[in-house]
Amino acid sequence: MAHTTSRNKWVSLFVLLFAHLATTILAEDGPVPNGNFETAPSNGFPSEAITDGPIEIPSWKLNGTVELVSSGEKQGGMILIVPQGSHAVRLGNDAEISQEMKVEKGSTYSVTFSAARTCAQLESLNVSVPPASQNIDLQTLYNVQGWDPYAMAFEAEDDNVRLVFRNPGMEDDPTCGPIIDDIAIKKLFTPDKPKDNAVVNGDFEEGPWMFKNVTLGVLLPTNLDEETSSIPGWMVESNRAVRYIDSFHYAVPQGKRAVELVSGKEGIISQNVETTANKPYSLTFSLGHAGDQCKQPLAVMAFAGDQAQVVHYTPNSNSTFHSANLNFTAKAERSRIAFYSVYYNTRTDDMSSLCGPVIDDVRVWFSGCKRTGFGALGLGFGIGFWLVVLVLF
Ligand SMILES: [Ca+2]
Repeated sequence: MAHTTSRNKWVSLFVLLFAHLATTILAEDGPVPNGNFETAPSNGFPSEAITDGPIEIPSWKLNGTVELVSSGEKQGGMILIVPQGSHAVRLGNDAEISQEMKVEKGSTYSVTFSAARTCAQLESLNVSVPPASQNIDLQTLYNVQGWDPYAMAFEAEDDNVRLVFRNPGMEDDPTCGPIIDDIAIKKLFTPDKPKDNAVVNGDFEEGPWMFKNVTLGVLLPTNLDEETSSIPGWMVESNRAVRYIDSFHYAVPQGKRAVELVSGKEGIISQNVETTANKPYSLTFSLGHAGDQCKQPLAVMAFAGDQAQVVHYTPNSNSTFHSANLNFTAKAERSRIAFYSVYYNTRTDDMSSLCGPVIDDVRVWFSGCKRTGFGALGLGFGIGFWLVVLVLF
């Protein structure tokens, strides 16, 4: 027994050493140091501390009225929301927390974090990695639990950057202000464009960090810059967010990730794909149900070039999705494809969490050359090969 204990000690020491090296060398994909605010300050968590000392949060630099809140803590008769674990941080008027991190200059990163609003006011949160900065609107409640994970992307302009969360609000009640938790970072890469598909990241497999134990997906707010997007290649060109979902908690048509259009006509996802003018193309995609008790009917408005079409999701007992297509003739070197949900759907179990149709496996291909012809040719080769095999053996 003693032997095992001493070995465990060495293992923990090594784990600690490597964790330390990892954080000082380069930000790794995953939670940032004390990104869940569960590391106790030297004088203990405020809820357990006897004296009211100045607040300190390990790994973070604070400015203004920053509080560590504990789950179960009440304020004005309302229980404060702590997204995960026992602790989270709340930012008062104009308050901020920040952390320095080492990244790779020129690379694009996505920051995932959970946020909740505390008062029913116009709350927002500013997330920045100077000079990149984005205001995240927390006004819309996307789900009944009162908090949601969000993601924003930035391009590192230096090897050393500062990640800042600031409450830009100036509320009458200084104790109002967003609660933040579960902060993680992920270096993004842009997948190669497949030969027969003009859509980049059309299967949505590359995207922001997702916590395995978080069941709410990740909201992708407005992002008009296709160069720095949490889902490379795509833009969210609307006021409201779309939800990035994973196959651990949702029905996903293809692979492990997809997008659920949760904001009706106000949640638009788009991409400008490379085309050749005056050539015929076909847009195909999977349209599905996320398996999240979303009330049907579900339908998307699909755009491709100058074409637009409503596609209804047809429930089928064998599958959670089906494919759809839309033909168009390109008018230029770039053609816009876009999707939004035709309806404003909510879940049947709580009647208020937002949900909607799922899209995945988006392809745009040149339909002038007979694709089916190639398919038949391939099939012919296949049959020929097996005939040879049969004859030989
Ligand atoms: Ca996928």
